[in-house]
Amino acid sequence: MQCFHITTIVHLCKFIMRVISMRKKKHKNKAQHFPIDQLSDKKIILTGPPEVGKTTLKLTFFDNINPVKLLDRTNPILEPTRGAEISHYNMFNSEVGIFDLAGQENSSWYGESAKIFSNTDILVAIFDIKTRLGEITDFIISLLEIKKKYCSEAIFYIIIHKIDLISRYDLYKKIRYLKKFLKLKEKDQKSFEILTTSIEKEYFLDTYLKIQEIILSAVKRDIYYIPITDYEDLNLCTKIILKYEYGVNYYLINLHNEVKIPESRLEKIIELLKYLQLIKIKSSDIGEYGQQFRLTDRAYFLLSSIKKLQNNILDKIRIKSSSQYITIDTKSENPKPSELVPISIDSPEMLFYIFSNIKKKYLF
Ligand SMILES: Nc1nc2c(ncn2[C@@H]2O[C@H](COP(=O)(O)OP(=O)(O)O)[C@@H](O)[C@H]2O)c(=O)[nH]1
Ligand SMILES: [Mg+2]
Repeated sequence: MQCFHITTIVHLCKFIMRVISMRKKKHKNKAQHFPIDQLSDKKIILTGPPEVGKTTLKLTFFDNINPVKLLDRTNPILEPTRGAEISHYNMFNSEVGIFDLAGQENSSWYGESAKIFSNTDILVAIFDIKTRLGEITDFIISLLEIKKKYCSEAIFYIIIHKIDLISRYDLYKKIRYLKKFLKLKEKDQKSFEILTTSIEKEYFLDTYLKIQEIILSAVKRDIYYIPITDYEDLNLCTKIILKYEYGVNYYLINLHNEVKIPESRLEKIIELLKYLQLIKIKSSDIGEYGQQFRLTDRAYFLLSSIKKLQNNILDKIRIKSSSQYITIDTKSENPKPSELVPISIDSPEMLFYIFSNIKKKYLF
């Protein structure tokens, strides 16, 4: 009897899981057939051979998925992309559609389905650093043909990904050859840009900043100043991830005691840190004050590079480092929210500002 119950429950669970996954799949297919050009202001296409890391880059930086999980070859969470997987995001005032084109279907994208490239604003060709140079150049030749025909005005980025897999010297040699080749092929050197990326820890921040560059070119924004209240919140986020140690659980109540800011503002900052996937909250059964938080793998990946970056900036402008302490240095007691402050393009605050302004749109 008990055995019967267990089997029934197992079947029931399997059935529910199947229904959920069917609903998810339905979701995806519907999104694929949606008339994207009527929906989004901007269209970004990710294209390249299979397995080079197109989907990984999208999931890491636009969907905030944990990079450690995406890199884990023993437990792959990625299935090969099929067709064109389209995701929609609100970025500042623009609606952006990102088309992740399955590499396995390149013969179709570069043949009978080439229309998918029409009205593209940003074209991103992604290659793995291990991709043969000949394959990269052949691919770029086909893509330049398509670009001329369907989206001649598009901004063109070439990403050489997984640079963690080779030495810096080999990377330098490969990029030099590639640049030489492109110089022969395209007289106008300004018509493309080569970016080298990896989601491994030591390259993570640098890659984040390069993706930020693509986003800013998509939304056509130059951001030099942001509201002071935003800056202070983002600066506090930076200080929090620099202050606490990775792998340790901390009580939220201690954070509250240390930051000495009103509870409502701290709540906003915690929401921001959670949204950016920089902290994880562990709930407790002894109420709100027993709640703990810890830094995520993403925060850990960013930590060391942010420290380096901050040291550089701080050296330059000769400001005494305050990153050890969680203090807020406001110029005036009560800054007006409309007051604007300058923000450096490669500061963590800028990064958090840009990426907290990307919201995934669920269409159905
Ligand atoms: N070493 C390394 N592997 C990566 C990196 N990014 C992605 N990968 C791996 O590359 C494989 C293919 O990634 P995927 O995003 O599915 O490639 P796609 O077919 O181009 O979409 C996965 O096993 C990822 O873990 C990276 O920066 N470094
Ligand atoms: Mg893919």
